[in-house]
Amino acid sequence: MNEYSFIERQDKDVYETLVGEEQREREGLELIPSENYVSKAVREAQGSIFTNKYSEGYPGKRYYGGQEFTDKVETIAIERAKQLFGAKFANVQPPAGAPANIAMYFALLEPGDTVLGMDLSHGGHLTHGHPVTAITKVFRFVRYKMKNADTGEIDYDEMLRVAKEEKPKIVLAGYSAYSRELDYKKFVDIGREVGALVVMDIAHIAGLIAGGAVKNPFDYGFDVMTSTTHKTLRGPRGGLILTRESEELAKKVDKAVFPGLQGGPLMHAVAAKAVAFGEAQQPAFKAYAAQILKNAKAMEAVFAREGVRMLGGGTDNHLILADVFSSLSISGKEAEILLDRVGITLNKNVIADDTRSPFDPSGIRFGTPAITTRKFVETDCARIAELMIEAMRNKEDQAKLSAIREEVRATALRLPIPDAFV
Ligand code: DSN
Repeated sequence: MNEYSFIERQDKDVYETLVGEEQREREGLELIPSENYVSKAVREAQGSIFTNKYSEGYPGKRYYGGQEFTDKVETIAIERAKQLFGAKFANVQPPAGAPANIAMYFALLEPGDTVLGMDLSHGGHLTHGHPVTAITKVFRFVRYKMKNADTGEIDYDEMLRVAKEEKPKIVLAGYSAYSRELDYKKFVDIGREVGALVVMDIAHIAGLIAGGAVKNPFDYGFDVMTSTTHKTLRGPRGGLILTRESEELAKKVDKAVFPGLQGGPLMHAVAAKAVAFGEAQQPAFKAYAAQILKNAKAMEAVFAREGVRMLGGGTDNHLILADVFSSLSISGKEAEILLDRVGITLNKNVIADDTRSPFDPSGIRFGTPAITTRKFVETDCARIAELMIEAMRNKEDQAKLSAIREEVRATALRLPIPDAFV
């Protein structure tokens, strides 16, 4: 039966958008490093009957009756999240990464307190203190940067100097466009030296941590981690806050999420998180996480061979940030539009100290979580990298671009999006 048969009968307008998106995902390649394809099981839970239920509060402490099954499903999600990340406490209710970060700030800070986070143009995230966000009206944000954009090394000496001067209450690690592994011990040492809590936003690499492909910041003493659940972790769109050890901090987190910032949690999303966390506990997920890294390395090798500048000099994780403007004479925006036309979706991105505007920056950001879900291996990824560069080098050559589009479509059809991973 057609998956959308009820919508098809009831609402042709919406039905057509679903069919269109399904075809776009099936025939194109998703290289946006913050996106992925979830299993049908996760989608069933996300579209489930739990959407009918109000469940303000937490398991065993709700404000409404009828919570027998919501309590069970939220407890399953919490226990699985704790096991996956080695946390004593987990809050699975935030609906996305930004609300998880906002809740974390309200839990751990007083208005006016300072956070030391990574500069946006050096790979950080809007919610780590960009002036356009509302949280900067409540908290103060100061920044650290890379020492050298071509190695990706963070300037830890400068970070310590700023920390001593600004006395942050939180030293914040985490990024959305940074491709190297951080020195977690240095973060913790700096935080302890100035009496700050040490927090990481692991949204991008949560699946890599859960799958054991990269280090777990909790092993170095980080106090709290925030995350999304829909990137490398391959779950539904959602947020997550993990507390390593301190019950006092975990209670503050719970209070900040509810009643601090939200009412009824999205219990259908919580159920879908539980399913995704169950998938991430399977041995196959370890292999998936390891393959994401191998595939990124295969793309890195092609970009290096072709002389395209990569920020950080390459990658230790799932993503690559390439300076296409200086290397291939094409802007990030132009590259995004061009590659979309050949069926490769990625995003334009600022590079460190970009001289161009964020709306048409010098870089593109791409990664391997979604194509690895499609079972791409190193040779497939190397070929995609070659096609990307060929398209950018031949942006006016319509015949060449059509041939690339056909090869992309054929590759996508040869490696379809799986329905299940366990
Ligand atoms: N939008 C996410 C990303 O693409 O990295 C971060 O919020």
